[in-house]
Formats: sequence, structure tokens, C-alpha cells
Amino acid sequence: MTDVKRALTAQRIETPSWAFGNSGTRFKVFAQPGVPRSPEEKIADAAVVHKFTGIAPTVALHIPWDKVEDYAALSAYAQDQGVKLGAINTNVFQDDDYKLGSVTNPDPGVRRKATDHMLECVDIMDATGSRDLKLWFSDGINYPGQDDLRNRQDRLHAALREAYDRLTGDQRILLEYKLFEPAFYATDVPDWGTSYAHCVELGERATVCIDTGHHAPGTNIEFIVAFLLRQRKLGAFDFNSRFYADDDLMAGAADPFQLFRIMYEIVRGGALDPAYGINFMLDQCHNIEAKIPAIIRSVMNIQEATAKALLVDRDALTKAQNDGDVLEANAALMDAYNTDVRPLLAEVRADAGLDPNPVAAYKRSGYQEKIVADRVGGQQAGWGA
Ligand code: LRH
Ligand code: MN
Repeated sequence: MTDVKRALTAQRIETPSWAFGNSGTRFKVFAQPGVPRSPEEKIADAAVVHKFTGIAPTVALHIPWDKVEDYAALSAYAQDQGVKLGAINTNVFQDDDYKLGSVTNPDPGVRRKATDHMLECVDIMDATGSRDLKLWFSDGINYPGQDDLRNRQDRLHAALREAYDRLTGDQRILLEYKLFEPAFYATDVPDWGTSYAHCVELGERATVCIDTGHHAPGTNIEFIVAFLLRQRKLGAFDFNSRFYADDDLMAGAADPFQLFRIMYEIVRGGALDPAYGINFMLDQCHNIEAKIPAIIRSVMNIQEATAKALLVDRDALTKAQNDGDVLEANAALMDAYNTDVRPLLAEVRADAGLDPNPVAAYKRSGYQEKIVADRVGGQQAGWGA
């Protein structure tokens, strides 16, 4: 097996439980038939994505969206389905108490509540065996003067410190940043630099999570990747794509060239191998398209970007770069990007005993028809229709 095939076979993508539930915009949520009604049904759908792609053996949970009585039992159920529970996502953005912030709220009682939720999520990690505590804060302000920017950073760090000091074993924090929304003037963790600075101050268990939809238009995300890899502070990705804001569309759909450039920095940085420790997650919402095939397609889009990145002629690129040969250097990258890697990936899947076309195989499986027939009644997961 070639090194490229070996690397592609070893690639791992983590799917998000919430992407299997209903989602939408403030204008409308279009409920879909067959949507899961429980964490177990979300996990079953994630297992189907792994069955057809072969590289998605873990599923991230979101608390309380995936709240259950017995997380050890849920973990055992996941194992039975052929997957493992992954990152545990906190949710301090949907409670009335968090209107003026969660861990940054002027009210110490509200800060206590939000911090306790993060600690509860570490308890859940102890039960599920998860390594990653994924923190995203919607915290921010809408008008200048609404609150003190400096005090909010002090409050944020105090809560992060408490969660950090609760971690054990190989557990770690993934601190996700986002430029805006729901706050529209200042967000307390708005960019990679703010996340990075808090992570450095916390310690080695704290790393940055890059959600590809969370940047100002035109941001060079692969530069952020290269920089954080150099600092060994890149812990994870929330892959999706966007044309305008945090659109949460299928990874690689809106800008496959950007995804390729990001994966090239990962390959160049020696960070593709799961042993390096980066959690490559999806974080998407499938508002109008069928959810399971959309997630399978997203995994395939990341595989294609990765295969192209692995095919870059590094020697030719390095020589051209060192020679200052701008056009040759750019051509070395573009030649790889313009390579049709679908036959290679079809071989990799066939070598793994998988159908070369996972989406077509899923459609032939009848699983979609089965869940539409079986999942009648009950409360569908996700945003209320
Ligand atoms: C915030 C975010 C975060 C999740 C949520 C579902 O926009 O990207 O990662 O908690 O989406
Ligand atoms: Mn995200």
C-alpha cells in the first residue's frame, strides 16, 4: 500500500449528533421524516455514516441535546452500533439566564451555573471515556458600553481555569472561537488569537478548535492552521462551508479549494495521522437536504481534499519555493488540486471492503426508507419545526 493510501485509510472524521436532527434558520425549520427522536437514534445514524465511509468511527455529543440518565449505557450502545462517543459539547447558549452571557455574565450566580454545566460535562466525559471537552461561548455584547470588555475576559478565564483544573487523564479542552452571532458588537472569544491566548494561559491541555464558518469573509484559515500547528495548539476542526456567514453547509461544498489548502497545511505539518491528536469533526446543519447522505458526502469531500493534499509534489514545491520560482511553486500546489482523486479513493474504499461510492451504496441500502417508516411519532430531535 502506498503512503498516500495508508494515510487515507488511517484518516478519521468525527460526526456531530446534532446534524442528524432538524435544523433551519430563524425563518423556518423544515422538519424531515425519519429524523432521530433520541440520542440512540442519532448514534445509529452516525454508525451508518461510518458503515459506508469506513472513516467516521466517533460521534460528538451535545449536552443537553443528548442528555440521558446513563452515559455509560449510551457509550455501550454506541459500541454495539460500531462507533464510539467523541467530544462532549457544552451548551451555555440556550438558557434564559444566559441573555447577558454565561461565564462572562455580570451576575456571579449565572457564571456559577454555566461553570457547573462545564464541570457536569467533564463528569459525562468520565462516563463515556471521551477525551475532548468542546467549549463554544455565544457570550458577547450588542452595544458599546453594554459591559466591560476587560472584566468579561477575566470572568471567562476564571471559568475556563475551573474546567481546566477538573480535567484528568488524557482529557483536554477544545476552545472554539466565532467572530459574531448571536452577539453583534463584541464576542468574548471572537478569533483564533483570543482562543490561543487563553489556551496558552491555561496550559497544555487547552487547544484551539477552528470552525471553518466562524471567520470574517476572506480570512486565510490555512495560515491560522499553519501558525497553531507550529505552536502545537491546534486541537480540532469543526468542518463545514459557507458562502456568507456561519452557513454550516456541507464541508467542501462552498469552497473546496479552501478545504484543500487547509488539509495541505495539515499534511505539511505532519498532523493528519490520528496519533498527532487533532480531532477532525464536522459541524453542519442540513436544513433542506437529506441529512445522512449529506454527511456521507461531507466526509467524502474531506477525503478528496486530503488526497489532493497528499499528492502535492513536495520536492518540486520546496525547490520552486527556495528558488523563488513563484509560478512553479503555485503550479506544484495547483497540479495536485486539479488532480481527479476519485479513482484513488474508490480504490482505497475497495481495499477496505467498502463500496467505491458510499452515497450510492447508502441509497441502495434502504436505510432511509426504513427510518422514515419506523420513526413515526415521538419528538423529533433538533430545532422545533
Ligand atoms: C456555534 C457552533 C458550535 C456548536 C454549535 C452547534 O455556531 O459552531 O460548535 O456548539 O455550532
Ligand atoms: Mn462549531
